[in-house]
Amino acid sequence: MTAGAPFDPKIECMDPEARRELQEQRLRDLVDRLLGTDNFQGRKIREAGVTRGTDVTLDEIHLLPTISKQDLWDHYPFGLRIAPEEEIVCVHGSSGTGGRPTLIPYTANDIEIWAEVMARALKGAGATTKSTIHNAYGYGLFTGGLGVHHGGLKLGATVIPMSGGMTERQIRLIEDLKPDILCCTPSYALRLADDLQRTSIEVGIFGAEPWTEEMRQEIQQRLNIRALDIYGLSEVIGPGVACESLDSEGLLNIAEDHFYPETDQGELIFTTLTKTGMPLLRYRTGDIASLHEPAGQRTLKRMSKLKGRKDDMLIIRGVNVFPTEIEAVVLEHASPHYLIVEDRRTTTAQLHVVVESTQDIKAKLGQDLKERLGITCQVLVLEPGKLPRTEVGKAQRLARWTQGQAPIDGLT
Ligand code: DLL
Repeated sequence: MTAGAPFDPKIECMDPEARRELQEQRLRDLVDRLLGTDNFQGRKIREAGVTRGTDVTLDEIHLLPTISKQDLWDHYPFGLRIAPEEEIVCVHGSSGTGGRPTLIPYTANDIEIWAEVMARALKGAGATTKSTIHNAYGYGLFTGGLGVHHGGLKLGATVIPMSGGMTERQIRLIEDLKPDILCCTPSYALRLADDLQRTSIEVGIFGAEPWTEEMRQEIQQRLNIRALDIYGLSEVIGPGVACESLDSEGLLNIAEDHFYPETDQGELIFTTLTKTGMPLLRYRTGDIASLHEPAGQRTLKRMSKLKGRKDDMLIIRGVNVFPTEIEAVVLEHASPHYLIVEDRRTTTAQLHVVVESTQDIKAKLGQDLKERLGITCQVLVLEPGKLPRTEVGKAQRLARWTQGQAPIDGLT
């Protein structure tokens, strides 16, 4: 069997025409299900003139209304649920930007879909029934831990449910249990690399936060593994919406039989074709990426690594800057522990880039940043170990400074 083979070849390698028919049928069924409620989404599509599922086609999906995070907040906690309460088996979500939680109710059907797409992700990364998966994504409301867990069980591998934090204990178990697969955030993989030498780990499945190709190289070298990207969001299902496989050439295979993708000015939009708890029609993710045609054994559309988030884009003196562009330059000079500070204490915004190095890289890094971004950044070089590390949850790489004390000592 080829490494990174499909988990479900019938679906993952399906004839694209046949898949499109399946998607359209599922879309129509979803529209009927939404119209069958007096829920916000049902009302919106009725207002758009849709009276039944057969009124809509995939070709014209872009004419249907979209739904956003704001709508989820407006109907917090479960106003967008369409399944009866007794069919809900669990709730996940994220604390989200701005501290407002988003909660997603799942039915048993939704958990089954999630397990399946995660089993595809794991198998595509080379995991087998003999694999041991060290799962250091957080268990809880956050979807990372339990998403990998469900997928690992579905695949029939052995899951070590470590969750995040307690790094010493993680290192110990990696040495003792010899996992071949590591699942965690890319920043935590680097934290582990600080204390791990050669290990049994062959492949890492990293996501939940932005990371660049440069970061991938760094992780691959330091841990001597293949590092694959996995993407997802709780609103849509959790991890497993799209994931790289060993052979997907740096692009992420989208589970498009369940999550129909579109882009609008670079922003990813997903329709959950099969979910029953809280399905979403044309959910605006805020994430920026591009869609690509299939290649290789799978016939699924693919997406690029995330380029950033719509709300992450910094506008500094009229220039648009994505934090991932800064990361790419930083990694050419310094370690991946860095902090970007958006300084808005005065009307002329400034960017500070704080890095760790033992060398005098200030001038060269400043010059390269200027070349790549087109703006001057203030560079602060600290001794290694001075920037805070993230042990649990997502790395915080961007701080806003509007008044008072600097977010990190040494900035002026
Ligand atoms: O982060 C789900 C997940 C868990 C994905 C584990 C991958 C691995 P949320 O907490 O709802 O869900 O956050 C979703 O995180 O809209 C993106 O902005 C960001 N994100 C997720 N995966 C990636 C990735 C999970 N591979 C939000 N690269 C999404 C960059 C990512 N950003």
